[in-house]
Amino acid sequence: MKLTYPWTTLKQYEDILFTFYNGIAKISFNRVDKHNAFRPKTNKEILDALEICRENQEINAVIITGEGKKAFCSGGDQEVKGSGGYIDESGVPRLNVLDIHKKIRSLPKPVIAMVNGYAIGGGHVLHVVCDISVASNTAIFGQTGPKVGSFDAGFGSSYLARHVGQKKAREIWFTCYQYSAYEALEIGLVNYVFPEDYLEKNTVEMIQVMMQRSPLALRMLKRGFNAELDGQTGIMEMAGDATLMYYLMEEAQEGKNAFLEKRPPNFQQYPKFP
Ligand code: 2NE
Repeated sequence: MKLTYPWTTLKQYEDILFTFYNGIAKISFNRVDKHNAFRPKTNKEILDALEICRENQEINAVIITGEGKKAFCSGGDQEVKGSGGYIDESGVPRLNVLDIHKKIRSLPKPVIAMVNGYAIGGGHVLHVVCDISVASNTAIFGQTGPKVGSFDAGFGSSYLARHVGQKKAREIWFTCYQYSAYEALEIGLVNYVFPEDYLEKNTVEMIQVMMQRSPLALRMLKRGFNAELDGQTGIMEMAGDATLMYYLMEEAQEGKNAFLEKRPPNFQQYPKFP
């Protein structure tokens, strides 16, 4: 029997569930009849939920998963794929899943992919961009892009290669093979494999350990891990947090106070660390 927790709804959506338990937000794809394939509306809802995760002080970490037993996410909904992208309600072609990739990397809190079945195509890329991936023993991983007329040459390939190495990443994309949870574990694609019924329990327990650590330390570590791959954008995110920390110091307050009090600032009173 699947062990779960008393999650409460944070906000109602059509394509996803957005729930909360004990400091953790859970975003679940909820298009079970399509193996949790996403359409532009799904991605819009996830972007909205992730913004709430960023703003809400009670949320320490985020789980991304899929409803049902079959799939985490099977990528873009092929039924709405048109010319130029996935067609939204107003007829505009979009690839707004890429905005989710950016938002997951930018979110200053840990994001954990809890893979409970197929993580395929764009669904596979989604777990790749999360900070940590845990899988049930029934999970299956793989890309399908070159089989169905698509590819992700962004984080979906470059960040994948950071996890599993260049040769394996190229194999994953060029062949579109599918990999079991244990194969994924062996090649460094996931952090842990848990029995299906214990997936949520063990994931939450792992997050509870992270929640005992310093949130600011985790935030800075995430920035550092990202900066190396993200270039100027990564440095900007890290620099933004360095500024945040500077603003928390008396030395920064002295500059502002001196300006408001119309006096020269006295920065000499602060230590110059070696
Ligand atoms: C996931 C997989 C391998 C599972 O196979 P199976 O045999 O277990 O299930 P089945 O029967 O294929 O799927 C169950 C139902 O879900 C729908 C199917 O059409 C089927 O519907 P019914 O026939 O029961 O009505 N379904 C599954 N995936 C869907 C999808 N992506 N879109 C719409 N309906 C879907 C097998 O289902 C599979 O291979 N699925 C397709 C995976 C795929 O190719 N995804 C798109 C990759 S491209 C992408 O995601 C992407 C990108 O590369 C770059 C940027 C953005 C997106």
